[in-house]
Amino acid sequence: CACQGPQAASAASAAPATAGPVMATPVIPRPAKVEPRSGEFVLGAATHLQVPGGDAEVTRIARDFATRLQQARGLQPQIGTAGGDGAIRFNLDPKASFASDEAYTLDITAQGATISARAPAGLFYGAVTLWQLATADGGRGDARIAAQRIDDAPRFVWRGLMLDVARHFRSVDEVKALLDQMALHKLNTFHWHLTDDQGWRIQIRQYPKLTEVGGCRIPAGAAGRDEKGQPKPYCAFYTQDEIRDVVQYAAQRYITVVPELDLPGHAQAAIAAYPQLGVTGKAPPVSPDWGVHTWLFNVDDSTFTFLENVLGEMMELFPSKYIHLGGDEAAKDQWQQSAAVQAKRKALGLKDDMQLQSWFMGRLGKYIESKGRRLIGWDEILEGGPPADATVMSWRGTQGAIEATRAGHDVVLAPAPDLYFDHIQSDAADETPGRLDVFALKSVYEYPVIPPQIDQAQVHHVLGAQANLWTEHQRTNDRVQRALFPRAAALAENTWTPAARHDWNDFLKRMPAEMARYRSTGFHAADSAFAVRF
Ligand code: TNX
Repeated sequence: CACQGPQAASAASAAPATAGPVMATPVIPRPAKVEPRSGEFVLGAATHLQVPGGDAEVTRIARDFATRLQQARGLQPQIGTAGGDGAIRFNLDPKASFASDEAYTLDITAQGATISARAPAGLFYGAVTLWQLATADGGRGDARIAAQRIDDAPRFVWRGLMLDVARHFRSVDEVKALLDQMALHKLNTFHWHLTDDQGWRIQIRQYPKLTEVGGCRIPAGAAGRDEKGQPKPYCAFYTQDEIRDVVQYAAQRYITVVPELDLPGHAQAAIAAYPQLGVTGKAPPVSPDWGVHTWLFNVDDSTFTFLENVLGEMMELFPSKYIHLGGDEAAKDQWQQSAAVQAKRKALGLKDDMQLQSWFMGRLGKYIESKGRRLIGWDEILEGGPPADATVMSWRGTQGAIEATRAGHDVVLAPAPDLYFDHIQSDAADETPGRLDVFALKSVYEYPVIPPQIDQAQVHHVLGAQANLWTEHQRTNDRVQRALFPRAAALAENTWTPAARHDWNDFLKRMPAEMARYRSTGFHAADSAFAVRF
């Protein structure tokens, strides 16, 4: 085969860094700074995990590390406040000088290892790094780790994945497994696309029909019929207890869950449940098929009351600073055809329906700001003038990011097609189905998160990047996992590691250990990622 891949690349090694050249540190994302030392640390059955002071959160981090180590190598380290020689110390020092709460140092000598950070998130990431070093050889029992000092901190604050659970639903356990993998990649933002034309997936206590009616569709074609040819509904949603459980699970892994309520378009499931929210008063079905649909929320006060009530319940569930209000693909036909909507637009002194959408988003933006939150939306929110203080998620390429930063807005890069993981990653025969342009691991690794057109003075507005997984084609969890991984590893290194430390060939050398880790944690990453000519 003319391909390069885990088979072709030399296996990453945890062998001691003695005199000779340093082995690639088998960690993904690559740490910002690694200083080799002589000797090696043996992490074995007798190794203690020391949490000086016994802080509860740090103890939880140590326990999490112990559990992972147990799963990977069968080691069961004891946790306590005392350490001694050969211990792994979890050193939380709020006064220490670190670049951010996510930064850490990991100091490994023959006598033991110390993870230091000013905040628990940093300790957690330091422990993830140590776990990767301890699992690089894929073996069981004692782990031999080269002595070294790692100083690490992220390149961007927003390192994310978006999962669309409206088109195809994923269970709480499946979402948690994804959050686990995200944490092991130091990805910290999970954007949860919860509402769309094809399904409303979050319980709202005041409006039960959103999930009873809006959570069910009869899919078009064979998928919507049982063996007897009878309609076979596709129904699913998360209860509020389940949402709280996921949000807490994520928080324990230092992941923020950013919920999305998509509006004013992608509203067909909501309008199917409550037709009075729409412009026409008619009730559509929850959409049975894909594509851009025309159902829009109305602009009258009762619709805003509904949306604010929904957002109120969502903000109780999601502590995230950002609330995603969508804004994408809102074809304006229904607004144009409604005399009442046009009368309202004129009364507001708005020139066109773009400005009306901007007013619509702005009004809800003010509402969530009154609760101390911030609006983030797809780059269509730039049309008609973006609401002040809105953060823009640039999906139609990078133009949105360029314009938004010029206007002083923060941005997150989530550009189609480059970071749209619903596109396939190879044209191998066993490739997971998806949209048909190939976006391979390497192009994700090399994607320029800071578009060159952004002025140096505005670069601070780039919060980071995320990959989006729309799930029209990803019916099963297996497909979701393979579409996301290993490309998410490339995204993680792109968004965590300083640009000067990006090195594709070095990354490729670290991938065999990463692929082995996916296998050992029961996660399905696509081997087909390597069946391309890089
Ligand atoms: C556009 S990207 C959408 C989604 C679709 C996706 C793929 C974006 C903000 N909106 O609703 O799932 O294309 O078909």
